[in-house]
Amino acid sequence: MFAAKTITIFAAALATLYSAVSAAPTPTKNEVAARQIAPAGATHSVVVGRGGLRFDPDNIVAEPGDIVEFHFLPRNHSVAQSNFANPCQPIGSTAFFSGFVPIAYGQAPDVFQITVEDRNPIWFYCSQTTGNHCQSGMSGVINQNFDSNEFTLARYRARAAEIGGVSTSPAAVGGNLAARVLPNPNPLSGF
Ligand SMILES: *[C@@H]1O[C@H](CO)[C@@H](O)[C@H](O)[C@H]1NC(C)=O
Ligand SMILES: [Cu+2]
Repeated sequence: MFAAKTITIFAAALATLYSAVSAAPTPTKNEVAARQIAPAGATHSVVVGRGGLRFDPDNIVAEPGDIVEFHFLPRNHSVAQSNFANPCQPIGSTAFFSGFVPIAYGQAPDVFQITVEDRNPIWFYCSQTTGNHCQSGMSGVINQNFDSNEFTLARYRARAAEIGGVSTSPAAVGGNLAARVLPNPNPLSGF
């Protein structure tokens, strides 16, 4: 009798303990708000004009919220947004654009940043027409679809060369993806 009662009490205590452990805590208002704040994204540096008419790196994988920051080397490059279908041409009237960044040596005093919003591919090119940089292969992509053999950076470049003609620059500096020009955080770093 005594033993059975003890077991019953023990089982009840266990049940209480179990429900206390397994029940999901009810979030307070502050906890809910905190979870909705996106974590600070990583910054991916891209060097414009390192190793000739190219972006280095030119194929970037970035998470939504990440920043892609372009650093400019000599002599006179830009970053402009296109799509896959029309290489070396701006994607509509809101294409992002750094403007031309002429510099004789070292790194330009300003950088150009965009913020990645989702995992869709973002295509970009240098719109310098003197020397046809884009037609010569100066282009890059963020979040290329690696499941596709068609929408590759290699094919973008091949099509840019094949279509030829002259690049167009977007009308204004700034544009999509919160594009902005900022002081170079580390202009003396040796790229
Ligand atoms: C840089 O290139 C742009 C576009 O071709 C041109 O308008 C500008 O004059 C160039 N700047 C310098 C300093 O060469
Ligand atoms: Cu260029």
